[in-house]
Amino acid sequence: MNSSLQSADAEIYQLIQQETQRQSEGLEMIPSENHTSPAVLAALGSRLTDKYSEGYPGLRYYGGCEYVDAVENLARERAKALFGVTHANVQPYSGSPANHAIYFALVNPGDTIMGMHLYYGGHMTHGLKVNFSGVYYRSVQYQTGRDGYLDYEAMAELVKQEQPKLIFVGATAYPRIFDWMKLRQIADLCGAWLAADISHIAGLIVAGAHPSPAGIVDVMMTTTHKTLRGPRGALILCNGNPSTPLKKVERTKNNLPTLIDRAIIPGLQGGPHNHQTAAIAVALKEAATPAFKEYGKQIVRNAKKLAEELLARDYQLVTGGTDNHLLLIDLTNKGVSGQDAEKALGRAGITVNKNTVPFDPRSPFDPSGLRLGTPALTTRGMQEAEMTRIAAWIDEALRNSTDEEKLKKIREEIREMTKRFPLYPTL
Ligand code: DSN
Repeated sequence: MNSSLQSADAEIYQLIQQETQRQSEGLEMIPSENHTSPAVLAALGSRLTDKYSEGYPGLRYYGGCEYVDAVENLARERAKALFGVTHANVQPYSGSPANHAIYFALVNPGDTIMGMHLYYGGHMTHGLKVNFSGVYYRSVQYQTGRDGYLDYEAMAELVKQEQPKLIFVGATAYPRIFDWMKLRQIADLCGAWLAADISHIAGLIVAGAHPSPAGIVDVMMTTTHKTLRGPRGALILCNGNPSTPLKKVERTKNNLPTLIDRAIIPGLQGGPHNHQTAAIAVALKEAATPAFKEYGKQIVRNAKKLAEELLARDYQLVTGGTDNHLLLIDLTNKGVSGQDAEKALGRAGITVNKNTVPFDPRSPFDPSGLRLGTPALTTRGMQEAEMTRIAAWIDEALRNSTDEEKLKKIREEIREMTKRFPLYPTL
């Protein structure tokens, strides 16, 4: 840690040290979290944060942009190559603004949009009634069946009935593969735009551990800080041809690059966060390596091993297992609520989050489920053997969720084990 921060602001320095230690001595199992590389952190903490550069490379409203132009161009080229598209916007501040921009680009206020309900594994920005996407648009929500799998047939019926203009697909708590071709056919039932929010699975897609929607959906977006292992930020990816500046464009597939770029600025955002763009570029370079492909595959192997171990201990997993980086446990048969489980595991040094399960009879503030994932643990180099130990610790902690001594003992054991696994091992 930079010693100038230590002398300039000892309080913030201390808090950063404490957070680093917390991450280091515990097990981060929130499936949307990860540990970034020192190179990503270096770019994020650079002088690029000082620079204003509203606009796009070569077309800025400010002088002095020659280097940030080059940074943004590198990020764009790397994103296009990695995801197999012809256009990438690397400026969204994060996932929610990126999704906001997609709505802004493709539909008008009051139009019908569809997305998976948050309580069934979707995201707030996919049409939740209290989110902008459910307030400014007429939102219709689809969901999973009783088995926890996305119910494609019911979704198709809903699409025929409601005729949405835009369908969002993607999830924050869905442990299975998306069938992009089937989703394309469903969107085509009413000529809707199809947007894939691949935020959770982008790293798996890059690694070949989940099918890619590239070339099937109209627009893809992803945050950059989840399985992709970059800084906080987002990308919007599509195909088409950019139009000349200031020319008015219709909402056609060919015009997607222009529609998306104009939705980001001037539609929604101001100056891009150039330090963030540089860190995204670094992460995309890392993600293009064979080591990252192996990382993505190991995330899934670890999640499957964890699922197997928990199933052997009579834990009920939504859909009965996982194909990706996360598991959703329905704790009903264990006599502990999601909230109490999250707290007990937290005291034992395992960070997870409570989550609703499909058809949850409980409140989202204290739901029946727990969501946990393996991306951050896998970054640290943990493999199947560690998953077996972790499943045993989870079980022990949940069976003794009010026994402070037992939880403390688990915490000590975890602290000991993590000494062999630095947050980001440099090979
Ligand atoms: N907050 C993210 C997650 O945890 O999945 C979604 O935006």
